[in-house]
Amino acid sequence: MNCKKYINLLFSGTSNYIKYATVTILSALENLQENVGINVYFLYADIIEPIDEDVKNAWIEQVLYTFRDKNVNFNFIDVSDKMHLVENLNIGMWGREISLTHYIYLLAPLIIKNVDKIIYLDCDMIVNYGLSEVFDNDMGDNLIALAKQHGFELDEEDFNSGFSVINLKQWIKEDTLTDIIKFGEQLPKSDFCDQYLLNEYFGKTHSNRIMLFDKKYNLFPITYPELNLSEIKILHYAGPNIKPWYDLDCNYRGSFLWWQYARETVFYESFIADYIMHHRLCIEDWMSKDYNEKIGDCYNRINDCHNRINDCQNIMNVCLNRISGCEKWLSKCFETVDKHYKKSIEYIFLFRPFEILVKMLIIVKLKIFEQL
Ligand SMILES: [Mn+2]
Repeated sequence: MNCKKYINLLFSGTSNYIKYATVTILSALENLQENVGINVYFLYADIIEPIDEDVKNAWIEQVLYTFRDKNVNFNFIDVSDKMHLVENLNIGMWGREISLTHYIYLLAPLIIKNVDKIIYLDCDMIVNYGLSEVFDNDMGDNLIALAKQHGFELDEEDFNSGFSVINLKQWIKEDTLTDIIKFGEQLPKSDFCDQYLLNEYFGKTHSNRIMLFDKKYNLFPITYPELNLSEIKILHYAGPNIKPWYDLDCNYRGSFLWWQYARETVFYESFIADYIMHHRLCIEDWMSKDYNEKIGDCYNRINDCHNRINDCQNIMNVCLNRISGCEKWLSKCFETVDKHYKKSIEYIFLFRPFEILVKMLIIVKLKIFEQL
């Protein structure tokens, strides 16, 4: 149980995310060299809904049991009493509570005093390589190391906040947290909460204080089919609708890896129960509230088709009008031609009867000769 070396991992969220973090931790551990251990810091604040102390303690006990004979030390820290520090930061479309949970990990320098450096990971990640490689990087006095967004919907020039190495020692020395919070309170609204804050603060005003990781350190596997899964160092299931725990059929590329690790934790049955509950709720949602919405949606689409058909009819009418316009114009042309023709015949008969007579005689003569 005693390793020469330990790396520090930071996770955060509401306490029910402990279950998901367990899967990420297991993936990180199984890819580490044997003599490297992990110190986990899980910071939580149950600000969305209260979670029963007994339930929470049961989760913690199960995590400890999962890793009982592994080189992992756990620190579960309730930071609810520090959440007022971030309450004036940007609130996204998720609403106040969910938005604020995005900032929990930034409180680490206030709480974790005895470590120099820590790797922050989202709870929707699978680590696919030995993390000590990034942990051993000398950060100098850089404040943070980040990877750019790859395969996500946002601008690929932005950083993704799901994975970072935070130079805690430097943050504490410079009181970076106070500075970031002050900076963040002045920012306009964005749904990307902490990620927007990191991009504005580190990407724009402190770009000389960051280190950059290769895209393979934080990648959404579906959008990079050319990369072999084993080449992706951290698989990140970012976004609300593609979580592997909602993908029991493993349709999303790499989901099976998540389930493979999930199966090794004590939460496996709980994940399946959550999956069933989630889909039942989706179906119920569809049957009740969403049903009317969907009918409305169909109605709108039908209306849309009607409008398009109307548009086509209007275009056809315009064409028909043009065609009938052409017809009128053509018949006028014919009339004019007719008139001129008649006129020219009349003219010939009226004014040049002798010539006509001679021509007719010639034709008759020729015909007679033909007969002979
Ligand atoms: Mn994420």
